[in-house]
Amino acid sequence: MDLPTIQSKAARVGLAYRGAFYPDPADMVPEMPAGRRPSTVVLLGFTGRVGWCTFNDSTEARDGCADPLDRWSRRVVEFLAAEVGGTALFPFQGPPFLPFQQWAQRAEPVSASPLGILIHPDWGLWHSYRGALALPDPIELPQIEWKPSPCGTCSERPCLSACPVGAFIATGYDVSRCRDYLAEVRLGGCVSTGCLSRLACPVGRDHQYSPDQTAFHMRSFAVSVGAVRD
Ligand code: B12
Ligand code: SF4
Ligand code: SF4
Repeated sequence: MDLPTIQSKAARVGLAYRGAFYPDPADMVPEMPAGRRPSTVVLLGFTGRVGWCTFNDSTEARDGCADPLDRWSRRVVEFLAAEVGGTALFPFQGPPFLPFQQWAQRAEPVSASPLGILIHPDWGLWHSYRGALALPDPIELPQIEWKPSPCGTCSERPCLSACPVGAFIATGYDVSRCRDYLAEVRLGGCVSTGCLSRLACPVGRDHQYSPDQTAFHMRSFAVSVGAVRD
């Protein structure tokens, strides 16, 4: 199956094409059934608000059970994998987690931001990965248009100063400082506004998440780090 067909099948289930690459052993892509090595990996996810409504209208988003977005991702990416004759891989599979951020940097012009998450020249910090398709055969891929990281020319770095508790320290992201603050403000503070550091970035502002999308992600993040209870 060719890439345009995979892209249109993915779009139909609400997933954006997030680039693709030919893996080598350093990429640590799991083997396919029968010990076969995948030849192509296609990444899928959300860019800005694209796809959010499809998830939000799904059964998983409304059934009140845990991990709705991961369960939705599993269902739609496994469906696609069966259609294209590949294997589904997930960013939430683990630990150990699959190196999706490393793969993303092989697949499209994203680079590490000072916050740890990847920045895209157009989408800014407003994008994520929901799964990948490992394919047994090499398919034709377009030339990647590499672009420099927007962080390289951002001298003010407002993302670093916007955090109310200075969670971005010299050694990286101090998760416990962020978690303690979120636990203290409970459903207020960043849990209701969104991460102030992420919001301070000037790149891709038009693609910032919608209020319900922000609320969903911040709440699940606060639950995952133990700042609030589900
Ligand atoms: C564990 C994890 C976390 C942990 C710890 C992160 C850490 N300190 O390493 C916690 C819970 C803190 C976390 C937080 C968040 N995460 Co997180 N996280 C992951 C997860 C599941 C595994 C990362 C990992 O260990 N990979 C294994 C190593 C071997 O893979 P790697 O690609 O080589 O490693 C890269 C990362 O570790 C990265 N990295 C290094 N330091 C940090 C720090 C942070 C905060 C992050 C996010 C990444 C990061 O750099 C490495 C080289 O590229 C990934 C999904 C995935 N499978 O990648 C999501 C992932 C990285 N997270 C993501 C997001 C969006 C977030 C949050 C914004 C919350 C949210 N869901 O909205 C916050 C960030 C908070 C903030 N204020 O900025 C996205 C990032 C998308 C992007 N644009 O890059 C991912 C890819 C999930 C997804 N489905 O898209 N996360
Ligand atoms: S504010 Fe500047 S340094 Fe921070 S993520 Fe955005 S572009 Fe990069
Ligand atoms: S969520 Fe709030 S406290 Fe946590 S890193 Fe972002 S700005 Fe800082």
